[in-house]
Amino acid sequence: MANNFFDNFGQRKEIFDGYLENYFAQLKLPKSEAVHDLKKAMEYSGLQGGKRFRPLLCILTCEAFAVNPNQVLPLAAAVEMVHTYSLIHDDLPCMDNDDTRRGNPTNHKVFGESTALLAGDALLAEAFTHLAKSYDVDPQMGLQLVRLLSEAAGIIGMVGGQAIDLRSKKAVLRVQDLNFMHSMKTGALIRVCVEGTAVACGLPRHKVELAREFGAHLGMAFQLKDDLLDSTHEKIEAGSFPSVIGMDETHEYLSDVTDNAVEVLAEIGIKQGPLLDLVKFNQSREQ
Ligand code: GRG
Repeated sequence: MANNFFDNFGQRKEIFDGYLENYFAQLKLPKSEAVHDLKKAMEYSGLQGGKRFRPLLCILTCEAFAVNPNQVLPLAAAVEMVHTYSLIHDDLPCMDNDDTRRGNPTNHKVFGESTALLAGDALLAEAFTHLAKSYDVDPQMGLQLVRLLSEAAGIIGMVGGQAIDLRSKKAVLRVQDLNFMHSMKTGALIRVCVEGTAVACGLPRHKVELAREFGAHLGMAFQLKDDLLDSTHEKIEAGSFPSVIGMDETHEYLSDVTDNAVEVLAEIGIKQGPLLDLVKFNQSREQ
């Protein structure tokens, strides 16, 4: 398998990127220079594009359930908007104070701190506007998706996980502390891609629950791989899994968690295809 993340999954990234570009192009805004400048800041991070792991996960899950991927593009876009907001805010001086992201200057370095803060806020709100509008033909489905994504993004999900991370004392972390924190900080948003897609595809409740379980394993596998990419045997990142259990053990842990994800996927009835490839590819990705 090619190691450029996108090469393995065909045109799906282009389809998603086109969808998001169109979303920004269609956004109806009041005649205000300030508002249009804010939109530029939203687009700067939203369209700069990372791996698009979460949208790809939504699309591949949808395909695995034999549903047209158009059904899940609004959810994929909403999750990516939440992800983008979290990166903009995470880079701010009051958080990680980073100058670059994805090889480019961070949002606040280009647009200033207050505009970057507002761009993140606006992306978060737009995520829910877009969900509500896109699924309004089935209000019950729309409401469930709004609830799932808001929980995954909020105090019992990503933001709560970030709060735990900020308080954590890196020197005394245990593996269960890292599991707990990452299941919220990174895991919840990845989990909701799968669980939300199951809901958007109209799957029965027991399959939605299995999808949630699969998504939780995959979220942890994603974080473990991220930690492995950030460390080498010579230089291990503080507060990462390798710093707590060691590099080799983190590889083993990743392998176990990946096996768990594959097992749950098989329970859902998915034993081959691009979604399974994505789960396996995570172990060898280089970005
Ligand atoms: C709301 C301030 C705030 C923070 C929330 C998720 C998060 C907490 C902060 C983002 C920073 C970070 C490094 C989180 C760990 C999760 C993670 C691995 C993010 C990077 O995701 P990728 O690799 O990024 O999918 P790309 O650039 O590919 O989109």
